[in-house]
Amino acid sequence: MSRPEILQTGPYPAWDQDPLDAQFTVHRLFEADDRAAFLAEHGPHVRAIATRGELGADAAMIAACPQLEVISVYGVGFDAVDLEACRARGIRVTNTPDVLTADVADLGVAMMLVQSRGMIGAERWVRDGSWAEKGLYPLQRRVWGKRAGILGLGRIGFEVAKRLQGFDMQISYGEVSPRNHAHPDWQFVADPVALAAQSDVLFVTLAASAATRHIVGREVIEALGPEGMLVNISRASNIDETALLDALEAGRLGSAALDVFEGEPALNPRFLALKNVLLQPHHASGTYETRQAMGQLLRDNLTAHFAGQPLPTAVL
Ligand code: 8YV
Repeated sequence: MSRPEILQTGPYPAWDQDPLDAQFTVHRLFEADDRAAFLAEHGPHVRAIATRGELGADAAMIAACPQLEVISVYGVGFDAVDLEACRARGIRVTNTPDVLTADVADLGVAMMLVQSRGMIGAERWVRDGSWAEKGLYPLQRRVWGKRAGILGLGRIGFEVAKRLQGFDMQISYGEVSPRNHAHPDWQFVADPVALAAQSDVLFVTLAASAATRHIVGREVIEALGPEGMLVNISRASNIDETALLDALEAGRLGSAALDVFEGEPALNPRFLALKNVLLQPHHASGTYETRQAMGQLLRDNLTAHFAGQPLPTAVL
């Protein structure tokens, strides 16, 4: 029997690529010089798309694949997949939830600590001889006992909150409605501006959609204030980046720790000129353990689909 043809939008580690190549005829879109010509040539035979959270599959890609049955996302976020186009054609969509939750939460908390305690500058202080030359490193801000806001108490937000409890932080969270799995000590604050106003650190952990676009806008950012810190481990679209840059440059927001950027990896150069930001290369799920589990789940969903079995982690 011939192997199903699939379209791959971005590279995977070898431990995922090899089994994928063994099971399917894989068309690597990311290696094509002319994407449109590549899609026109292979799209008509493609039955599945293997993609990544940030790459997704847009309407044009989906339209180029008239036989498409399933899109398997390597990532929990499926905001870059055109779900309407999929619904209209009965195309299934899967993602990789749960397996990455704890790593993403770990990195968010690490980013807060690194930024509050000025650890990047402190490391430089040691390496460049400033310690010996200039003496003690400038004092930084503590984290324990401070007020944390979690915008989006889903799987990842919940794990962030759990970890912050270990730092004796006071925890509030914003969502559409109170979550019944939340800890009794965690306060529900529906309005993001009110949540920011009562937070020293605001974590953005919302699943991105058209409805959450720029939910963190100028008002939220300024409510967080000149002493506040914004940590984003969700998607750039949740934050109005221009408002964020304006506030960081003017000191109306204290600092930011960001793992995601509009147009990444080509981020706005204004970020690079700022001293009060910690910049990470969209790496919150980037551990061997998690990426192996994500790759396995990506393939399990494809295998289940072509075997006519229930999809392990279906979005649609
Ligand atoms: C990426 C992510 O998928 O889970 C998500 O939604 O954005 C990430 O885990 C990862 O960078 C692999 O492309």
